[in-house]
Amino acid sequence: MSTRGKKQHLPSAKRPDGDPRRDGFIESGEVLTTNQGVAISDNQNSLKAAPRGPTLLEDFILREKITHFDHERIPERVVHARGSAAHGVFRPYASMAEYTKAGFLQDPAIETEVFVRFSTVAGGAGSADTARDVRGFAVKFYTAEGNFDLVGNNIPVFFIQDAIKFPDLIHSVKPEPHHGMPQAASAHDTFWDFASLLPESTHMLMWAMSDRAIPRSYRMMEGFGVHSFKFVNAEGKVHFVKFHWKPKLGTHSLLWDEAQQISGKDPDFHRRDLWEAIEAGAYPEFEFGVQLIPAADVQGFPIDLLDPTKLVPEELVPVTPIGRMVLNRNPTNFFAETEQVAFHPGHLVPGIDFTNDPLLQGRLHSYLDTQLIRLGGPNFHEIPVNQPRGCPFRNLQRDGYMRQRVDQGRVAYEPSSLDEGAPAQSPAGRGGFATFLEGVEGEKVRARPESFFDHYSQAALFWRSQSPIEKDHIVDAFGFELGKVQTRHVQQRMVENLQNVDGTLARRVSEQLGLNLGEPPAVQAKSPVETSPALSLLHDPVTSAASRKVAILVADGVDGDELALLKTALEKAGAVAKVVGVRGGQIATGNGDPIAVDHPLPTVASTLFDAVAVPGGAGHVNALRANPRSAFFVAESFRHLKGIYAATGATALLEDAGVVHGEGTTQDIPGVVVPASGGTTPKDIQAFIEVIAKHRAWDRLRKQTTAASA
Ligand code: HDE
Repeated sequence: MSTRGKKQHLPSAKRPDGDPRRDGFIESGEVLTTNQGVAISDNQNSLKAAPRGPTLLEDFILREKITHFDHERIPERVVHARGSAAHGVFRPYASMAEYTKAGFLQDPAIETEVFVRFSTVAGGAGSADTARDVRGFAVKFYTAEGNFDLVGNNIPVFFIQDAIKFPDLIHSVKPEPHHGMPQAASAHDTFWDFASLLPESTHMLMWAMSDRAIPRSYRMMEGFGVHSFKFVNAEGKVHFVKFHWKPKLGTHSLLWDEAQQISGKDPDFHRRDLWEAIEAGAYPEFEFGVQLIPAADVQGFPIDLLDPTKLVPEELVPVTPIGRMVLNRNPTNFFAETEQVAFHPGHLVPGIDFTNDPLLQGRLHSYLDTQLIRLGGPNFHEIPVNQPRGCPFRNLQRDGYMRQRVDQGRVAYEPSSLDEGAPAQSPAGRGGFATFLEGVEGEKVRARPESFFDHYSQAALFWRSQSPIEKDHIVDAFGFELGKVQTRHVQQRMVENLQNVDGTLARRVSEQLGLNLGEPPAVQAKSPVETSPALSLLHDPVTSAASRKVAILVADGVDGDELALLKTALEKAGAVAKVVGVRGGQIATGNGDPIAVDHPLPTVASTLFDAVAVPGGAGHVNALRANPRSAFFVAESFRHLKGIYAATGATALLEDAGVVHGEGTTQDIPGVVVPASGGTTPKDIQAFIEVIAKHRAWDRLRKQTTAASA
């Protein structure tokens, strides 16, 4: 704001009026100024007619400050309002020249800067991160040929097939207009009323009720372009392409109970996770992949590639990895970057083109239109985060609100003979975006192709491809969401709709809701593959302890050696070990050495960690046992199938938590690691790290279920 202010050192810390309280102020060496650059000599008091008198209208400093404040908020995004972002880089593995002429995909030596914004869809800007919702996954590539925005989601299909239904969809999921509830939730009557009347939403609903809609982290979810796009190479050859992002850390989710608790314990859970990982140098990585279908094969392809409620199973067309994105820098200023970034699926570069997916076509209008209102006019491309980088930029667009650029000369039109340097269109054959030539013929109609009316074959494929645990979660999610619906006929209609997906699914949901169902309909459309293992999160999970958060519970008297051993080994495995103390400040080990506490126990919860460890030390274990929060922490971790480590001397806490019942019962509980005898050894910690790497001890659930049903 003031470089000029830098030079203006205040001679004394004393206030001009001699107020002694000023002595405690920090003098930074920089002087505050107004927006006009006038130095401010008092930023504590407004101008008054005497200390007890009225404030004077003349106070231009006060009025400028308050007026700016009054206008600090811009309209939030109508959808995807809640988001978090990061800067990074992308590099292709090899040249993709065979398929596309897009410059940023030609050469592995070319690194392209990116800005990525992850988001939820339904909630407002201040809503909790862990709502059950689709996640936005929007990437801006600052390529040397201009910006390419891939504005995708973490689910590969969408609720609707035609853009004309989007306002209805969003109105149904947003808080109900009469009372403004519920925030960031689809579990209410209007959403399910709409969804149950729109069979095309069924496939997406299956995904939204699955664990995909409650990711553990933005760093651990897939991304999809959803629509089919086109790759066009230099010879004009076309492939239809589906875009994929695969996270290096694998795809992992929260449990629904956890997600709901985190909404209160840390509404910024995903934002914090992304920020902290990048600050710690654990840069999130995603592999960019494509499914390619030659244009000539599209006609006879068993799936309609223009239908955004359909995916292409990876077993039918494998995903070819083509590059890697690393997110390596946090935004400097949330508003300037994360809030003001403007994505648009219409920001394309030569070599990539649209298809006639009617949802995609409708989006092409919406994003430019929304930025005009949201960012206050047509010059939002001048905001630094939106500016193209590393490519020539010049055009004849002029003026408008908040124009920053000072355009030169008298020529703002083309063609012109008055300014030889004025920009002209790119000559044929010298690059430039050229829409792929495609014949279009037909009557103007408001209609959909016949194939769009298959609403269930892929919803059923998704269901069939899930593991038993994931199926349970889907049933419970439908049970929860529809259980919140108060209109009985809406519940009934939705569950009858699910009968078209799978009879067992519908029956199990109906049992939770206390509904009676008739026989399921017999006819079901066939999918070209019977199951698609790639659709299951638990099919072939990536296991890694990297960046997993482990709480080490400590009180005075903790065994310092054991604590150090645990911390070092966990950190060596890439995990984040945090000392959670019964109080803040410092804890003394058994030897009297001070240990810094990262989090006092009352400020955190087990739901904010992936695992918990309790070192030994008699005094410390007794102190933990005396604090009911400790046993609760362990019990909740256990219930959420998290890894638990307890040193030999700490197993009494496991008993308090109800994890074990008596000596000797600890060894065969999945995910619970207790040394066989004596002190903690590196082997024990290794066993604990392996548990953490698996994300959750699902076997514990099976064991509990078997025990309960025995
Ligand atoms: Fe969006 N969507 N959308 N959407 N969308 C917006 O643009 C819209 C759709 C997606 O982090 C808005 O700048 C329509 C599908 C993401 O800034 C708005 C239709 C997919 C983001 C808009 C769709 C998306 C948005 C709101 C149906 C996945 C956040 C603010 C025709 C492929 C980008 C804004 C960010 C944002 C409209 C459907 C993804 C209003 C009309 C399908 C990730 O323009």
